[in-house]
Amino acid sequence: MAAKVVMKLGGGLITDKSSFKAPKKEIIDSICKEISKIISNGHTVILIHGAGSFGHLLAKEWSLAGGMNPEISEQQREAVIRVRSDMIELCGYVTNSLNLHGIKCEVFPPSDWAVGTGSNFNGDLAIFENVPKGTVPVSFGDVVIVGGEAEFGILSGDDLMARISLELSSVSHCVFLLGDVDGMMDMPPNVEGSKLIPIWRAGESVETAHNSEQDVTGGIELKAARASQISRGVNEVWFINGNHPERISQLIEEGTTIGTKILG
Ligand code: IP8
Repeated sequence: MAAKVVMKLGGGLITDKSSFKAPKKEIIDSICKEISKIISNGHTVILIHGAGSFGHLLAKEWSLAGGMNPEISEQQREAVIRVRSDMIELCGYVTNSLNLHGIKCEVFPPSDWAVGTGSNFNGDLAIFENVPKGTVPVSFGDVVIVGGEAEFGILSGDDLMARISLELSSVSHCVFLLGDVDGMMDMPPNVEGSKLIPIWRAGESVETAHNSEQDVTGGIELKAARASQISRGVNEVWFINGNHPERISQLIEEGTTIGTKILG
């Protein structure tokens, strides 16, 4: 059966989070190659990516997640413009690689169509459905307009994942590709003896110690919260190591792989 896969490339997977605007081009390439394989096998892919060092560093420096601060509003507004353009640049690395692998895509920057932050943001999600067959719609975490005095805020790619996975018709798989681990771990991944949790249920504790210091959105906790929300409407919700993109095909074709399956 043809799968409809909503996939997020984590910012820590496709960029070096500690170093300003450092894309990991080889990883991006290997994932795009895998996506082209998935598409040529007749499946549909909707692609979201995180910000990594193209978004979080400046967003943190200028406290963009908290909205407009009258004392530094001029610098913040400049930072908003820069982060938006940096995100388009990062997205360009992804779409160029998709194109090189023969995949057409259409980019929908949230600053063009979404208002508000968190999973209750407003925006017409039909744009992700109304692309020609074989074309991959692409979007990403971004700085968006918010109502009231805050003026702007950060919409995480994890929130896009939740709304897109639950509101588009018949999504079969929702896959979060992580940068440094095989899935959810029982202890920080750098601690000896830490083990992969193959099935994680909402309410179980989340190992948070490997949250990046640079993250202005919620790191693994936000991902876990969104993933369990999604698993109420989508059967196959997974955290998979993006350094092994072949695991995505294995999941689609064989029904399981190395990773964490999230249950609601
Ligand atoms: O990396 C954050 O998106 P995320 C977006 O998906 C920005 O949480 C601009 C920091």
